[in-house]
Amino acid sequence: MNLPKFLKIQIFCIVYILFFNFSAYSNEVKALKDFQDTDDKTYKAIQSSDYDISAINNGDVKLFYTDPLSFSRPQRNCVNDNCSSLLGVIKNAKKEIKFAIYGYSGQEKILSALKEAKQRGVKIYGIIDKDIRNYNIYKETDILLSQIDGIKSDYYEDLRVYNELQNNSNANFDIRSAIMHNKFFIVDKIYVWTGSTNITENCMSYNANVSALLKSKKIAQLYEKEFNQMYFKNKFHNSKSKNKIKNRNINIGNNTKISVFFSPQDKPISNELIPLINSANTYIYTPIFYLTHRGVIDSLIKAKKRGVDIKIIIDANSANNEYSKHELLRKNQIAVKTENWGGKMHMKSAIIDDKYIVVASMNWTNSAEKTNDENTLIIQNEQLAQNFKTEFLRLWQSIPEKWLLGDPQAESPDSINSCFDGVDNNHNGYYDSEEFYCKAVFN
Ligand SMILES: [Ca+2]
Ligand SMILES: [Ca+2]
Repeated sequence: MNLPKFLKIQIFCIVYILFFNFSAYSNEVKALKDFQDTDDKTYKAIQSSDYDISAINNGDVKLFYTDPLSFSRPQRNCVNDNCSSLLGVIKNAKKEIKFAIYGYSGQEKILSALKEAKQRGVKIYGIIDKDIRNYNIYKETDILLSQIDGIKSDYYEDLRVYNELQNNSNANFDIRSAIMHNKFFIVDKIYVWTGSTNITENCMSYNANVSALLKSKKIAQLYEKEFNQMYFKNKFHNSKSKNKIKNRNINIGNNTKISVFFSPQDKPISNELIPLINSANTYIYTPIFYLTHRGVIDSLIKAKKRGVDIKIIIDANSANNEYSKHELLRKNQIAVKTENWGGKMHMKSAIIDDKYIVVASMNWTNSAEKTNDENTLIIQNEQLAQNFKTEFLRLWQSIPEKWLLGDPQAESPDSINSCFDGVDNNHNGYYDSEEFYCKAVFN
């Protein structure tokens, strides 16, 4: 075709633009399709086989993780050993299950296993959190309450404290400030399953979490004392009495020592965590949801000054909270990465010197230390510490270097999958395409 040169160039440009626009569009469609396919494929690949509880011997401690990089949205099925280990102990229960959990959401397999246990004659006692309006944070907790009877909460205690404060003309009471924040199960007075994992689809499959499953009558006994005063005596928060434990370092066998602490009565941050940080020689690696406790911050800065290698992964939402103290750590040359996943960094842990690990429900905050019902394990076992270190460093590597200096917005293109995961990652009431920070992705 004999066209003028300028027209040829114009046609070429139009074709070029059309082609690339289409190709960009089809790449986007493909990416979205891959994203859905990946979930489907992963989903199909998951063996729903239960964790083999019979492989756990007396004195054993196993750690289970939820990997925030496995799925592009929360899964309601039981998709990893963190969930199936709990499912395993429930299915294996012969006489009794006692659990204290923050709430329940989207874990039908766990719920069915509890119902089946009840049907075969296992006694079930449960505790959940309620605020002074008698609400639980997860709306599906009502499903648990309607299907398993005899579940109690801290509602009456919270109301009592609230009324007391009102009478003292002290209206400064946050309705959500006293929480029953445990996530533990005691089965047949010998197994304890505990840690940072809530019984929700987010915590079980999407948020970084760690749980410990241990087989020890001594440890189970300590948890049971704590459970019983909440369940049978209706004592929660600051009305609980201190469990007198003579020997805090319980040798449970297999080269493992464990100490157990309950909040608020044991004050584990001041009495245990800070001294542990102060004793560190080589490294402190910390994956943490909330870190606002001033005493912990000071002890971390001191550790850094004496040459301890410190790495901290903090949750993006909590980093964007005005009370977060991570910038102060950064100013003191401590390496803090803010995670950029869709899920949260929900662990509340520390790995110290290939020697100690902390597995807990307790965030490093004042309310976790002073008000909430929480439990904390300090485990001494070299192998477990090394394994946890490997898991921590894998997560550390997954976060780009730039998030050593700034904080990704939890629901935005900064945080992988967060604009497509069906989760209100930054808790502002807006999901995915509705979310202001995700608008650029959808326009
Ligand atoms: Ca989202
Ligand atoms: Ca949102």
